[in-house]
Amino acid sequence: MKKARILVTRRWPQVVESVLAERFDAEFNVSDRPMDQAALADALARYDAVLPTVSDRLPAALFEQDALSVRIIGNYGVGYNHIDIAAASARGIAVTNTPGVLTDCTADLAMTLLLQVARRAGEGERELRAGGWTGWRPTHMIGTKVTGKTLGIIGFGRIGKAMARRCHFGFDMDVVFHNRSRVDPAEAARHGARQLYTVEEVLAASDFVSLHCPGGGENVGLIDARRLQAMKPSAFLINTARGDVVDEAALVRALADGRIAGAGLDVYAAEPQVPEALRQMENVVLLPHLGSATAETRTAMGMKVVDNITAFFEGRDPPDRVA
Ligand code: 8YV
Repeated sequence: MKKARILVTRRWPQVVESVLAERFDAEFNVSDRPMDQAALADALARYDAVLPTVSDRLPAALFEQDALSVRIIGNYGVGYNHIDIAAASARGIAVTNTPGVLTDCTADLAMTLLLQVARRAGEGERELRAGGWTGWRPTHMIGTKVTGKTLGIIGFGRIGKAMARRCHFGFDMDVVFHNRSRVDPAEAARHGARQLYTVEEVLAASDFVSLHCPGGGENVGLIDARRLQAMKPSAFLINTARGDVVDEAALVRALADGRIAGAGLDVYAAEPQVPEALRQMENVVLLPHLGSATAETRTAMGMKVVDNITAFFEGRDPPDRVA
């Protein structure tokens, strides 16, 4: 049987690329640079499957061209707000993602940001590396205690729950959350958390707010100036979800005015651009979208895509179909 023609838009872990090359007529974007809209449009018209990442934008316009050959888009990642799912579905194109395998590592990274920003770890390391450490003193680089504080989670999916468990069972924190749908209180308690009705209630109660909802759609600008104002002035915002969930300009203003204490960010509205103002702030920890960046997780994500497109081309329903 003729092998399906697939395009992989970035370099993936070698072990996964080998499996793809064996099973499919696979082409890899060897330059490993983000593909522009013209190249992606061309790919949708030439391959049976395109395997994009968060660095590839697939808006409706790309699915509106006449001659589409693509039958499945196997997204390398759990978030898929960079793909216009409705437009893909309208053309009968399947879309899959990689849920489950990056839960722990993304929650670990949210925890890293939380600890780092509270304990001023980035700031301390910068000072030491720059040769500015003059020795121990009782008032040097005083941070915020994490243990026993209140964590507010926005979005109680897999990653939100994993974050709740880390904070409640590991750091004795009181964990509250907002979720669009009601979560059974017993299920919430299993993860060491309890649900509050509104986003505002969560923001007002929390010493740390960690975002774990999807990006795009109605979540764009969810954390805006008004909601930043609802946070305690001593509270920190952690974002490992999507940059567009936060109004970045409003966040810069809130930080500059001391309306919140700091932020730990792994995602940005227009990656890889990061507002210069944020880069200048000592009370902000900035990471370059590393949520899932471990060898184990990146390989597992790739193998999930392999499973999804293999199922599809064998005529079975892909296990992680989102459209
Ligand atoms: C991925 C992520 O690395 O899976 C996601 O949604 O945000 C990241 O952890 C990225 O999306 C790869 O495409």
